[in-house]
Parts: sequence; structure tokens; C-alpha cells
Amino acid sequence: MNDEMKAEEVDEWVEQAFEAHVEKFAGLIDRAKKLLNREQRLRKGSGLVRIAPQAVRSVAVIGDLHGDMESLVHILRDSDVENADRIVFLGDYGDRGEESVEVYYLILTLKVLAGAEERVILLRGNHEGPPDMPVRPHELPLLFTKKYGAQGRGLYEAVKELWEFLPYAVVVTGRYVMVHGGVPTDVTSLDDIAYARDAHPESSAFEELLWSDPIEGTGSFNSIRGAGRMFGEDITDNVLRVAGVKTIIRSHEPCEGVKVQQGGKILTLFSRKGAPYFNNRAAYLLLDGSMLREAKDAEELARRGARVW
Ligand SMILES: [Mn+2]
Repeated sequence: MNDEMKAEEVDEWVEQAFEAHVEKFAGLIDRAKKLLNREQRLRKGSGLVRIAPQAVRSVAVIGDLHGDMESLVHILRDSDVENADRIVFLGDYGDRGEESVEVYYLILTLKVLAGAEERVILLRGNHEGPPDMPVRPHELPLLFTKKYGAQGRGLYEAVKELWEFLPYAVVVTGRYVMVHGGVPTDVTSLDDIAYARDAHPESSAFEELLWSDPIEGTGSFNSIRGAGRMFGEDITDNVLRVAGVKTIIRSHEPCEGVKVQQGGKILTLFSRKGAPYFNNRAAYLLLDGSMLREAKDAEELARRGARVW
């Protein structure tokens, strides 16, 4: 791990997140952009990050944050997160929470401090979607201008440019698939997921990765969210088979921190608290050696890996 990333420095990062002036923020975005751009080129344009389970000792997974700095700080103070070989954020960083701008500053700080080798992985959520799939309400631009005035607009536009460089799926080989929303209904190879952004909008795979939600039962139907689909166990089974994994780990839906669906095939994580949602608990996931050596179902991950507070 990088020596520069230490849990005792969380207070300092938070202070910077609240106090950074426009030029400093712009510089941070620029550094993050160069790093993300290079990582995307090394993946040959793929939006899929592969993690070899034997190459890492632990992986931390964090669900929706939606501008909740307090929850993010709580998570980063856990030394097991700090020491994790990979820290995967499942997307939805801004909007809903008052501290969306500061949450962006902090996650980009982590990204830059972690440096090479994709130690910090920031997945795309539906709140980091492509221009033709806007989310409403979208408070992030307003929060940027509220804090930074007219120059805030430029910062927002620069953050928006970052989204196109973010990956949108992780495969822990032989174990788990991680996405923000759900799995696509029509997947015949992992490349359908890896290059979903390129195939958008001709293929609905990208939209489904960012927007879909699981249901009990089989089949799929259009989501009431206005984008994505509600997908059943047969669709999950297909992706598990194609990817050669046991469990889907995703976020996107408010719940009491952690939720298990489809007989243990799907684990939902929600990592923030407060309005406008009504959950009393939030959670993140720590995949330790045993969970990386052997594929576990969502029940066991929830019981042994989820840290609920
Ligand atoms: Mn979402």
C-alpha cells in the first residue's frame, strides 16, 4: 500500500475537502483525470477491473455515499479499510447529500494518494451516467456554484469529464462481480459488460449496469425508475455463469446497510445515512482472506463481511 494513505490523516483530508480553494480543487481533478485516463488505457478501454483473489489479502467495498461525509469518514477510520489492498466504491458520490462537493474532494484525494495499480477503484453509478441518461434531481452543479460561485460551474464540468474515465464493473475472478445497479438481461460474454459503455445506447447493457434492481422470481421488466430493468434470478444465474462467479455485490438501493436477495446470489450495500432516505443503518463490506480464497454467497458475506453501523 501507499505510505501516504493513512487513517490518522483522515481529519486533515476532511479539513482540506472543506477548505480547498478553486485552484486546488481544479488541480486535484486534473491529477485524478490523468490517473484515471491512464488506467483506462491500460485496460484497453474496458470498463471492467479484474482482481485476482490470490494477489490481494483483503478488499473493502463501499456502497452509495450520496454526499454523506460523516459516513465516508466513519468508513475510512476503520484501519481494515485503510489497509485493504483494494478499496472499491460502487458509485453515486454526489447528489442528495449536502456535502457532495466535499465527498468528491475526499474520494479524489484517496484516488490520487493511492497512485498506480488501481488500489482505489471508483465505479460509475447512475449519478455518474452518460449525457443521454441524466438523473433528476441533480443537485451537484448547484452545490458547486453555491460553494465556489461562478467558478464552481467549471469545477462541476471538470468532475463530469471524469465520469467517462471511471470503470463500471469489477470481477474478483471466480468469486464476485461488483456493479452499481444490476446485471444486464442479455450477456453472452464478459466483454458485453467490459465494453458496455461503447455499445451504449444500441445495447441496453450500460443502462442496466447503472440503473437496474433485482427482484425475487424470474424474468425482467422496465423499472419504475424510468431507466434500467427489474431483473429476476434467471438473469442473475446467466451472468454468474458467464462470469464464473458466485455472487453479485451492488448498491443503488437504500436499505438497512445490507440486504440479501435471490437466495443469496445478490448482496446490496448502502453506505450512507440521513435525508432524503430513511435507513437507520449503513454498511460496508470487508472481504478477508477466507472470502477471497473461496466464493461465498450473499448470506455469508452479510454475516461475516458486512460492517454495519
Ligand atoms: Mn444509484
